[in-house]
Amino acid sequence: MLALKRAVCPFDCPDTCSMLVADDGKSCRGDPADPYTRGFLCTKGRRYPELVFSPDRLLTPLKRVGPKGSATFRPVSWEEALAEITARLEETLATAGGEAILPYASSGTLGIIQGRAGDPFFNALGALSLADTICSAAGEAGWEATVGRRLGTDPEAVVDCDFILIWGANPASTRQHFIPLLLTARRRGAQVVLVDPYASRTARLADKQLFPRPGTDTALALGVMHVLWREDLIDRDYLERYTIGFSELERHVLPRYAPEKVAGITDVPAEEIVALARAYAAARAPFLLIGYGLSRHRGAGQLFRALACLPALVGVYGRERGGVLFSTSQGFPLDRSAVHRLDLRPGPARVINMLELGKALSPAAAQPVRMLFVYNANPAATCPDQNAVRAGLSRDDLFTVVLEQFPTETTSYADIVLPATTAWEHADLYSAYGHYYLKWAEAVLKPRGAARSNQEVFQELAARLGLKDPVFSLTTREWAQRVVRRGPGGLSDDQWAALWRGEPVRVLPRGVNPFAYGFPTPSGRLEIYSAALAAQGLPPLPDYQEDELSTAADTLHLITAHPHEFINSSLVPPARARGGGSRPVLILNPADAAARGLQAGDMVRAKSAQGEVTLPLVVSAAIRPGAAYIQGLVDPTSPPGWSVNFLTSQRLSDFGGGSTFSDSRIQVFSMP
Ligand SMILES: Nc1nc2c(c(=O)[nH]1)N[C@H]1C(S)=C(S)[C@@H](COP(=O)(O)OP(=O)(O)OC[C@H]3O[C@@H](n4cnc5c(=O)[nH]c(N)nc54)[C@H](O)[C@@H]3O)O[C@H]1N2
Ligand SMILES: Nc1nc2c(c(=O)[nH]1)N[C@H]1C(S)=C(S)[C@@H](COP(=O)(O)OP(=O)(O)OC[C@H]3O[C@@H](n4cnc5c(=O)[nH]c(N)nc54)[C@H](O)[C@@H]3O)O[C@H]1N2
Ligand code: SF4
Ligand SMILES: [Mo]
Repeated sequence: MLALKRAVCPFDCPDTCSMLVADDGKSCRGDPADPYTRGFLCTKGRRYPELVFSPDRLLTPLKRVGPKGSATFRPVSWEEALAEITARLEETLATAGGEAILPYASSGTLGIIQGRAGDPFFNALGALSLADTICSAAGEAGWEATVGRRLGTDPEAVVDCDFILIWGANPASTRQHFIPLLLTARRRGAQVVLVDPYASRTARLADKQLFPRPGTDTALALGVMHVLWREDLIDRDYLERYTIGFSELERHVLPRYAPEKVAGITDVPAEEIVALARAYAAARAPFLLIGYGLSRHRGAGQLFRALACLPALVGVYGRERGGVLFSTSQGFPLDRSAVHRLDLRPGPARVINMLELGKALSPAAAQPVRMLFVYNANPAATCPDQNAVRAGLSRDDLFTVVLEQFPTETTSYADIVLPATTAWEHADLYSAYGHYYLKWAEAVLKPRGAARSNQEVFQELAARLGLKDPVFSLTTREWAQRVVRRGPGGLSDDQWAALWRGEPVRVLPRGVNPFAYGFPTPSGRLEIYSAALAAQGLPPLPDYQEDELSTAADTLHLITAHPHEFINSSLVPPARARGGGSRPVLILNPADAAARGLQAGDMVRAKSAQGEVTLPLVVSAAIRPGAAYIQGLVDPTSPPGWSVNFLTSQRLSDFGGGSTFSDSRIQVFSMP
């Protein structure tokens, strides 16, 4: 490599790695100056040049010429494309108002500016507001109701921990920089326990795994807490000083979760529950890693409340070593209102839960959406209930614009496709959800073809619609500088200078426990009892509720998990261009395959109440009986079309408006 430029991996991944990119963009490596990612990129980040220079990149605007869904387009100029979009926006605003316009942005890039560059524009138009729920809204709501904000123990602290409990996460695929830290702890003697109905890649690093029935983890967590309480292993002094509601929990909830009873719910043997509780309590420095995958269940709000309470019972939050990590995403000194600019709205927003895109686009909707603007997202692959989503996208009276880097399941349905820049072709600011480093990256390459950044596209549209707020003429750096807080509670002058030089800036000093002085809740304590939830008519104490769907006969509980080689559906198009990657397979336990007369290697039909897909069968004891497991959302070996989300539903979680991606019931048949 000749000259190297600093960049940041933009993928939706907790690690947000610092990269060094060759002048010509044809190669990259990890930046050794990044204290967390330490010069290592996973294969997905290392393949970024392949994405940038892929022959499949969209390099010019396109206009639809065939039926929706057929992906038939002719190239048009930016002028023609933007003039048509402007005319449609003006007409829709005049005839149906802003609430007929739905912007849909998700997690194509984690960059803070490009990721939500359309917010000021759509807010100024009074458009519908999209609730960002697809990833982990239930988990976030449960965590926030208990701990206050999404802060977690610094992952670097795991090296000093002696017991690592990984609950519903697969860091060996999804959080790879956690692994060397975990291995260091293990070399120093730490024991690693995994709780997952499937033996993922992470299982190879665990000393022990518990395989609960999917969706029963709240009962399991309460069972562990029951043992801690019954055996007097709890830290009453800590509970008294730093939490509220333990007395209610020990009166009304814990007595109902004896391990023998919990074993009946979870199918985890009572002695394993007792052993886990004792090992957790005996550890000097236990670390609990909570996965995002766990959030995709009906009862996930309560589950994250229970998991957030567990460490409090033994006082881990107050210890110098040990900890708990779900997310660090709210641990950054950022003023996100400067990104979203809700102040530009002409009135209150009507909110659409993005998981209910199918309902929102239905012609039967009370207030039908007439214009859909998608960027940073591939909802025709990643949203639940694809039959509903694609029926909506196929409506002839819906005008859809998709701003994208690649042809995707979603662009197939667009009226206008606009070519977007990659992260190396635009500047952006990056926080993270798996560590505490804030990063700024300048563009390192000129945009390929006619690609434009999200910010440029919305600035151009704002100008055409006569929107005058200064945000519509800021450079990316000027905008980012309005978002990062400086001075007390924000960055020091030295940190500020380092950030804009492109150096990773640590926003939580090393060794500092974010919970040492209490919790950012209304009471300042960890809220085992949540008055805020009670006020909403929700159970104020963490508790398990049997899912009414869970008992149906001959059905299997489907878990859909994230692919090792891809990020959701990102990176799939360039992989297709070079011949694919791993195709999603259905994994069934040998007992469940035998009961259905199915053989490994068969093509099978999986069917839910929402829809069906066909895919190859793998038979393996890695998945527990009664459950079915599919890793990967789309098929990289075939043209855009197949999505696991034909099987999933628009049903929402107990609270927080979260997904139920891992909470479907399916039947499985052999192909005729
Ligand atoms: N390689 C790669 N990395 C990624 C991503 C990717 O697509 N690919 N996506 C990124 C994104 S957007 C996210 S949100 C995170 C997700 O990161 P993770 O949460 O680590 O990943 P998932 O695969 O969604 O789920 C993790 C595990 O949860 C388990 N699980 C599902 N249901 C249950 C249950 O009821 N109980 C228990 N105990 N376990 C359960 C699954 O079997 C799976 O092994 O990863 C990020 N990183
Ligand atoms: N069944 C099931 N479904 C799931 C999940 C699951 O576990 N199971 N996981 C869910 C989760 S956790 C998540 S986070 C979502 C993710 O769902 P999405 O947010 O839809 O994520 P991706 O599939 O990665 O698609 C992102 C798209 O953005 C494009 N893109 C990237 N960068 C840019 C940019 O700078 N500008 C523009 N305009 N476009 C860009 C990429 O090319 C890509 O096509 O999927 C959810 N869907
Ligand atoms: S995908 Fe995640 S681990 Fe891989 S290079 Fe990007 S940020 Fe790093
Ligand atoms: Mo996610």
